[in-house]
Amino acid sequence: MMYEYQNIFTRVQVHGPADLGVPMKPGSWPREKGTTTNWLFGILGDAQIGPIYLGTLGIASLLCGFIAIEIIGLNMLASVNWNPIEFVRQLFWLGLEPPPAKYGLALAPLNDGGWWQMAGFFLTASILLWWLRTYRRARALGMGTHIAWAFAAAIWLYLVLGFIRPLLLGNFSEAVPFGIFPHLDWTAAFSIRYGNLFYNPFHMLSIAFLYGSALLFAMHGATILSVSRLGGEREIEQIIDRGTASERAALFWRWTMGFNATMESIHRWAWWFAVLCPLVGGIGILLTGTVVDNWYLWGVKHGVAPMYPFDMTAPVLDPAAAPAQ
Ligand code: 07D
Ligand code: 07D
Repeated sequence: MMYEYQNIFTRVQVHGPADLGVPMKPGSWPREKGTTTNWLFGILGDAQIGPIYLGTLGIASLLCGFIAIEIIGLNMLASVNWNPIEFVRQLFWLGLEPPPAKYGLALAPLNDGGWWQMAGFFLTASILLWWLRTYRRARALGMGTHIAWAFAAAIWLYLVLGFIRPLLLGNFSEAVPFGIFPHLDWTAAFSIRYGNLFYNPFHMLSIAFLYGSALLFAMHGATILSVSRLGGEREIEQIIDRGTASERAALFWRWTMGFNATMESIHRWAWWFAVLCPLVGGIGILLTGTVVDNWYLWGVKHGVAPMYPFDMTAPVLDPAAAPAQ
């Protein structure tokens, strides 16, 4: 039936013997054998769970991540007098703040930013160890390291926000607090403090790559699903056979916009758009407060923004007395 193929999830699950993967090079941990299958996972992706490769880096990363979340969570719990109900009720509003400005880059007392520094250290260690894991596991499988470098772009923005920029400004108080809403408040305050981030051209670029990533993802996902009734997702056959689903998909885009990506280039487009979003974003944040103090005034200077008429001597108009529109 045709409608069977208008899908957003996988309807057919075919199970074979567990796939343990290619043989491993020396130096890797012996692979765990434990695998199982799960029908719900099968709807979203591969039904096979495992084998999971933990390894030294994986364990070290999880341990550091656990310590970071423990420090953040216990500080949040302490801030509501160790009351578990208030902890759950106020969770989104709770936070762990970086040290106040007076400590500069020094180690702060634990209850005055020191816990933030310690949590930041362990979170960063955890993220960097996980990065190494993505690099090493890709190498062990003879893959390229594209995933690791895409992840590195996100880590770049994270490091700029919480470490590199505070380092350049000589103050950890510049960094982002831990917490769901506190980190949003920080983001809004940052924009206002530096004269409206909208006028930062790197913020503009970052947004273009963010929106562009969503558009490309939608176009690619929709294209492949729309030819899945012709086997369009089976990449090998699609590359070597003529008259395939992928040829039709390519022609669709030539028909509608005169140009099409290829089976390979669409993934390069996706990679670059995703990577450039936090990469240019990090540049924009790094320039803020170091090179540029006020993005609105920067915009005025460079002809991006109009100078609003600031006339402090003009009489304040009473809106109620203004003529009706
Ligand atoms: C869907 C992959 C899964 C990841 C998820 C996030 C944590 C945090 C920790 C309570 C797309 C896991 C969340 C581990 C729990 C504690 C201490 C990825 C997917 C589901 N933000 N931000 C969110 C982070 C910054 C901003 C949500 C992290 C900057 C705005 C989540 C970082 C600025 C909005 C979150 C980080 C900023 C959010 C959903 C690090 C500028 C939202 C994220 C490490 C870039 C949105 C309540 C998501 C929201 C949101 C996590 C940094 C702005 C809590 C880990 C400082 C404006 N951010 N963020 O789905 O709903 O990502 O907030 O740098 O509106 Mg943020
Ligand atoms: C945060 C990279 C770090 C994440 C890592 C992952 C874990 C574990 C756990 C999976 C997201 C860590 C993982 C801890 C996960 C599990 C279980 C990537 C991160 C390493 N903005 N804005 C951006 C828009 C405004 C502001 C980027 C739009 C206002 C600040 C993005 C609008 C003000 C910053 C963007 C808008 C403001 C940004 C983020 C609209 C607030 C940044 C890109 C329509 C009043 C950041 C240059 C990204 C940046 C950033 C979008 C408005 C402030 C494109 C659409 C004017 C301070 N904004 N923004 O990839 O790079 O983030 O700016 O209004 O720092 Mg903005």
